[in-house]
Amino acid sequence: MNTAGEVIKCKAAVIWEPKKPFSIVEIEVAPPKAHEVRIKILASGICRSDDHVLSGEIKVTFPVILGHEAVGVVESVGEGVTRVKPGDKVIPLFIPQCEECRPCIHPRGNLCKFNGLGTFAGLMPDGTSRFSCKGELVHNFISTSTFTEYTVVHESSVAKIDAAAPPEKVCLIGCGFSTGYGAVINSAKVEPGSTCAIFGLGGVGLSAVMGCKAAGASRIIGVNRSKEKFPKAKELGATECVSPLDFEKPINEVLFDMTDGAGVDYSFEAIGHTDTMAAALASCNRNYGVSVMVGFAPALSEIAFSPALLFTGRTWKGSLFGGWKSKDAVPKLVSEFMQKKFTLDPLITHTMPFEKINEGFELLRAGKSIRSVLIF
Ligand code: CND
Ligand code: ZN
Repeated sequence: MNTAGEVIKCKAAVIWEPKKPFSIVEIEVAPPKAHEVRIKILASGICRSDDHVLSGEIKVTFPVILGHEAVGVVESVGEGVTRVKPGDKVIPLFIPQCEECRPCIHPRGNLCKFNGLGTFAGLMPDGTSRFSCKGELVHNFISTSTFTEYTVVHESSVAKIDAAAPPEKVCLIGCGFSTGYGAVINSAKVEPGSTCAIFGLGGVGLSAVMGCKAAGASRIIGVNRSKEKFPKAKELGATECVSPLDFEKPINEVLFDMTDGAGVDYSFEAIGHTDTMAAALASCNRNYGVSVMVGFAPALSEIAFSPALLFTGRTWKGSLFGGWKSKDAVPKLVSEFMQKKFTLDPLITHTMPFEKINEGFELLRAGKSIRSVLIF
């Protein structure tokens, strides 16, 4: 059935207020306007960032449709869209790439000015929404919204991928894998022989472990509170794993002890807590150590730290979507996956029908899953 130009009625998981479960309801999805693309979602992973909205740590405007790690098929396109056409397999991009703004043009930039991360306004670039439920406007989430059978994104927020790529796997390239792996390869530029520590061994942290291994790091130390993630971290390349709960002294001192007083060359925080961000910084070498903040800290949180931590030469930086220029990198990462240059299977612990979305989030909160993938 050709639905181009029509309003589509479909199922979506809507959040009406924080700390409440998803309700699967019928929504209306308006046709794409100029330079927009309507996508039928095939598979969507569950990332901790979505849960940060539910917990109230990321502040957005409600009601909202979350989800930002997905694969879909283009259903129709608005006027002027040239890069994708109906039937193309695509990954929505939570950081767009308009190719014209300063960060898009800058060789080291990737935070396109059309990103929705600063304001979380949840609207299309023209200030309106394509989603509604019983006449009420429903917001989008960071230019994507993938916990719905159909979504609409701006053409700068979509990348065409290999038609043969398995949606239930390569959806992780839309966030978790690319974020962790790229933090190591692009943002830190880890060299062979380095010693690295990764704080947080969820989907993002384990992808950073994979990045460290690919970069030739000789020691890869996983730091996670619960030990359940240690076997998987070791399978993916961690040489040692430690839990802060096993020590009386702060974990940064433990890491200094483990490295003969040198500290690690590179540390990565993939949890989203200010105390672990500060601990990750303090864990790296006083002089040439580099610490990369990957986790999302709660809205309005602040970190107090001694200037001496940086004065001696350390570098502290953040990394969004692994520093990749999204539209350029995503198709290439999918091709590399298809060429078996890396695997995603160990990160996917659960797949389930979209309707079981609340169960998927329960597994994440209980620390039982790495990535759950919802199938539509
Ligand atoms: P997930 O919850 O799966 O992993 C976090 C891990 O940290 C779990 O294994 C926990 O057991 C562990 N943990 C929790 N508290 C502590 C602690 N105090 N000390 C040690 N370990 C602890 O999350 P995820 O991997 O999906 O995401 C990780 C973070 O990355 C999260 O904050 C998410 O919002 C963020 C993120 C950032 C970006 C980006 O572009 N920078 C993109 N996606 C997600
Ligand atoms: Zn994410």
